[in-house]
Amino acid sequence: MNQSEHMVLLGVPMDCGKRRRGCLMGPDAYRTAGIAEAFAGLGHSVTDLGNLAPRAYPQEPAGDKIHARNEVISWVETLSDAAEAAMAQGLPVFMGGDHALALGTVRGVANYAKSQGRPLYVLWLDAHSDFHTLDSTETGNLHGTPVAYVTGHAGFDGFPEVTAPVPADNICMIGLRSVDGAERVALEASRIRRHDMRDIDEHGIARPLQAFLQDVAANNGMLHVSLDVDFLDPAVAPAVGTTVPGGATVREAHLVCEILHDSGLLTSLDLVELNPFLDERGRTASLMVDLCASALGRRVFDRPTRSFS
Ligand code: 6HN
Ligand code: MN
Ligand code: MN
Ligand code: MN
Repeated sequence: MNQSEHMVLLGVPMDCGKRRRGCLMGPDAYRTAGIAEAFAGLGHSVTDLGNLAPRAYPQEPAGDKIHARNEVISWVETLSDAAEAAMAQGLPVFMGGDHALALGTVRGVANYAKSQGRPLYVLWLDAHSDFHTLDSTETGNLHGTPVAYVTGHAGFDGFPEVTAPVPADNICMIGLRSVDGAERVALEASRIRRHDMRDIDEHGIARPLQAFLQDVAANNGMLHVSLDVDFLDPAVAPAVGTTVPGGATVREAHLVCEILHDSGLLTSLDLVELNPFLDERGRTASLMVDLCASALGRRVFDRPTRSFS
């Protein structure tokens, strides 16, 4: 199966979801690593919409525990509208930027899915669960909060209302190995599917993914994938500020992307947390682009078509 897609690239130089800087260079690193050429080489058409920018926002209140709250809120509004519009054009790839961008992209994609009368599913590939609320966050860094926001948790005062919350049942996290205490309590009380690295070590990465994709297909869902660089082991992907040892191998990550392609279910993609300032000769950016290529059909040999419904 090799369906041809219209790929819509959006640069999101968002760097305010945490304190360590550098993710603003992410979009240009993906371009330099040849993301558009990789998609085109697979037979897809590509439009690069350039970089987005937040609208004007009020000055941050002094002493706020939440870092860059107003700037993030402004980005969420911009991103949500851009994501919803891009969904109508093709398959958007949000080139971050830090993971706070997912507050906006997932909100917008969820609004679009709702307008189509289809459920949205979210695959979260990350070392972290990013399930803090503004109350529970210890660091005040909003890149640790998108999953709580898009599932409609309370405590996001001042943020745009989540008009199409993603049901916990529709979320699957793979790669977890750094979950804070409050996140763990909240996750255990939720129906979010969660697979830590031990799960993957014991059972492999394909099985939980395939089970999730079966559900997406059975319900005619749309599928948003949020790929955090730190899903990967830092030995192969050093360009991220929140490295956690013991991550996915190059082959595990490719297998996830290859299975995603086979499923034909992917409808939007975040690439987040790449910090080119921390990279080694562009290797992390290049690996991320290679993974994108796998997700959009690059392969060595064809496989018999596999049905996910
Ligand atoms: N990410 N749990 C930590 C925090 O600051 O709340 C780390 C968050 C990491 C965020 O993976 O995008
Ligand atoms: Mn993350
Ligand atoms: Mn992470
Ligand atoms: Mn934390």
